Amino acid sequence: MFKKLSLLTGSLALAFSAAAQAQTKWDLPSAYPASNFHVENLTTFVKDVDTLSEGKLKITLHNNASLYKAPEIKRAVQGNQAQIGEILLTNFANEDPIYELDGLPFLATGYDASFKLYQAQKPFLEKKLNAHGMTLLYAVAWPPQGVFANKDIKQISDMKGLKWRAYSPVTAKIAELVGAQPVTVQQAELAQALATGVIDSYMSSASTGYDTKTYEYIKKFYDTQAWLPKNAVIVNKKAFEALDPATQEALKKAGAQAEERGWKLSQEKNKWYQEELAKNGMETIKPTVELKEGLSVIGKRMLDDWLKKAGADGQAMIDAYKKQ
Ligand code: PCA
Repeated sequence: MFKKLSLLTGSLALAFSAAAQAQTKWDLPSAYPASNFHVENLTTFVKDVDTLSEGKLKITLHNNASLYKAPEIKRAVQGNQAQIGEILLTNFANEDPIYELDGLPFLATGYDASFKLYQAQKPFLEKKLNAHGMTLLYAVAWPPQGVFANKDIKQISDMKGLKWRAYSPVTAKIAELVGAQPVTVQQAELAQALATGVIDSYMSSASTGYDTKTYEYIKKFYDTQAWLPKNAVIVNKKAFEALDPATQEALKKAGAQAEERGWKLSQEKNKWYQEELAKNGMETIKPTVELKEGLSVIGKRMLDDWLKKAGADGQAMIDAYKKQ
């Protein structure tokens, strides 16, 4: 009896150690806080991967730039310090024009147009990431971008002299073109930049206004709906290839589900974020025709510059977008 029991314990221990060996652990850095819909979506994604892979792939989510700062995440995934990570594509506009496309003002406004732009951009994005040892798992749009400022803004000349927080090369360029002073600050440091008066305005979504409690400092949101930048979840190729085929499939499936859920969540929660801003004393203002026109002229100019930089691939993406 005693012997039987110890034999049983022995085989159990063996089974456990086999399971432990078969289990892979990945780190997933994100630059946004728990209240953010991208992070809510990632939280569900991580659980789905666990279930679909039958516990073989365990992903630890590190939110709010706690593991890497926003601009460092792509390199961390490329170097396999993090096996999977979430990046804001337009953050990397200076590396390659492909990353800039969904950050351009008034090229694609609204969720439908933005999803079409994504379809046109996707094959090129996949190719570019692949060439650098990464793969694209999924991408989800932020809500439409508007202007947070206390000043009355009726036309772009009213933006002159603003201390403007930029989150990407494109948002810094917009500041230059309207005569504002750009300071690059990532979302994780935005609340502090507002509190210390380093900045007094910025362009982003209601979602970021809510996450950073911008309403404590800024009382107006000009709802220009200028563009919808995307976050992408990318994976180190070698780490992916090291998974067994069933786990690879589980990851891809969870990614596809996260993409679908994320686009819906972005849209649904945008309404909620705007209500929360209003509850906290922020006024949402419809932009004047002059302001919209001024920003579209800037958008047109930036698209022309982009097409020059992006060459034949760029033209192919714009053509594919317009054909849909
Ligand atoms: N929020 C992010 C990027 C786009 C957005 O809506 C930010 O402001 O950093």
